[in-house]
Amino acid sequence: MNPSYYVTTPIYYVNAEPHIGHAYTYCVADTLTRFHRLRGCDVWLVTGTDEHGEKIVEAAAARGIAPRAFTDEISAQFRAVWDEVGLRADRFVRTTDADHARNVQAILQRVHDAGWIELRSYDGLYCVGCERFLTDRDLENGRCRDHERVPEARRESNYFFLMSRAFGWLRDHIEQSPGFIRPARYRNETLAMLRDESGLGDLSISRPKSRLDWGIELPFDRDHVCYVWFDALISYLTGAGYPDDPTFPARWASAEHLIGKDILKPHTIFWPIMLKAAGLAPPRHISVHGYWNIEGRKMSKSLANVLSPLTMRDRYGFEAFRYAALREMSFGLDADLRDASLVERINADLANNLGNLVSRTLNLTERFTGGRVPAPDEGATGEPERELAALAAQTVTSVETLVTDLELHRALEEIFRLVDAANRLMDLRAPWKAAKDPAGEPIVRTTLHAACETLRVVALLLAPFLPVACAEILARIGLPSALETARLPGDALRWGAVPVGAPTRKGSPLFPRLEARKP
Ligand code: ME8
Repeated sequence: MNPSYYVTTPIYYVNAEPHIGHAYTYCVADTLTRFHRLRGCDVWLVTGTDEHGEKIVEAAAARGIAPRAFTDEISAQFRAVWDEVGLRADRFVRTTDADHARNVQAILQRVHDAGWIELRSYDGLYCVGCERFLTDRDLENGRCRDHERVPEARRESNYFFLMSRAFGWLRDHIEQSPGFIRPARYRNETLAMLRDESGLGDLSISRPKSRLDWGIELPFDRDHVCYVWFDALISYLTGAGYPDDPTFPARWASAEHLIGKDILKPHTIFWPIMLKAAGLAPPRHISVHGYWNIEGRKMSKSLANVLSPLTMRDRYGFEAFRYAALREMSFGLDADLRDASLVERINADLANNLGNLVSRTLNLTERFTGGRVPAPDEGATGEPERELAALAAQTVTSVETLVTDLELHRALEEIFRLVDAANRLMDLRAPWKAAKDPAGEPIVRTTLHAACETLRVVALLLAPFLPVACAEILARIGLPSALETARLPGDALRWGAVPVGAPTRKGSPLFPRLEARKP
């Protein structure tokens, strides 16, 4: 049986339209899925929408429609946008799906029966933006730090999940599993939260129906609905086919949750303890990225600078945008999205470096080797060709490690170093000059063979990041269905595997040059 790889994005709130922050996490998930599929894994990607809770009721009311109609509309909009930019999941979980509601109730019952839930009366300050009661440290000048709104004083009876009992267990688990929360800064942040428990405590997991009825009923008290985070996290089980799908155990054992840093606490503290209480293992990885700012400012509705994935598609081409976003953000750190930097990145790497290698290689094969991948000549193979082959092998190995460790920007940097090296070999051997002299024919063949071979290796390594363009590059060197059967790292390590004699095709530029915006 192939190893499993199960990856999730957060399920997004339907109170806002899809934006580039949501799209970034999805692009990372899609890239990892494609990478692991090429490595022979059975992959499963899940995304979805988070549809319950007060925040959604407020947003529906603002539009003057019922929550059900509102969530149907926005959830469909998320799906439509992902479809339009070519991001596809194996399961799209809506928290209003019937199988999900069943899972939430089953888990609640199980956790309740195991003695992890208690009814308490609660007096505190509630922030609807956060969908939780705040602690002192969440407040600044009487307002919620994240939402800048004044929380409401509330007193109500709530069911509490007795999370604090397992803080010691969680600390041990994190300490013993270095890759569980990554990068390390978020592991350290979680350990710091656990060291200073004053910001934590038990978790209120119910809302009285008298106040909020848009949610999943508690199976042991029908007058309450489930707290939106307790409901939402369980979508990761629903997405993996819990409880009955025979592939669930293997998927779950390989689970990787990709999230932004804003939702660290529910994922690294609530969720592992919820799973423990339900008798399930924690996910394998919780992988956390930073935040995108837009031209130096926080992305927010009030600044009217929220960027839609469709705007990115229209401006750069979605695949070029995806590349630039993955290349510009160091996974784990915040990054600034600037039009000028994206244009520069796309032009330098895609239009010039890669685009140039593709177009001159294929132009020259058309002119000088009869539109076919030429055979190399042993006598004309010198040190520079051997160095290129060695660099290719080294690149394959380091990309494998870097992607596994989520250093996507560095993996891309390495791949483009290889593209650069192939361009330099072309400049050095200048096959267009060698072709003027019949004695130069072996140089022409050898150089163009090395260039085609580099394109093959580069396309295999880059395919998880730039799937459409790489399929096209492979097709142009006579390997139209290579991605369906290719295996990494093996096929990329097989220097010389490009099919000699296969027809090559020039085609149009893969990535047109973009114009910078006028200031
Ligand atoms: O929190 N930069 O949903 P949400 C990068 N429903 N990524 C960003 C971003 C930015 N500026 N803004 C948002 C929720 N994101 C819950 C999740 S999961 C069980 C429930 C991305 O719609 C990033 O992945 O607010 C972040 O974690 C997520 O969107 C928050 O999406």
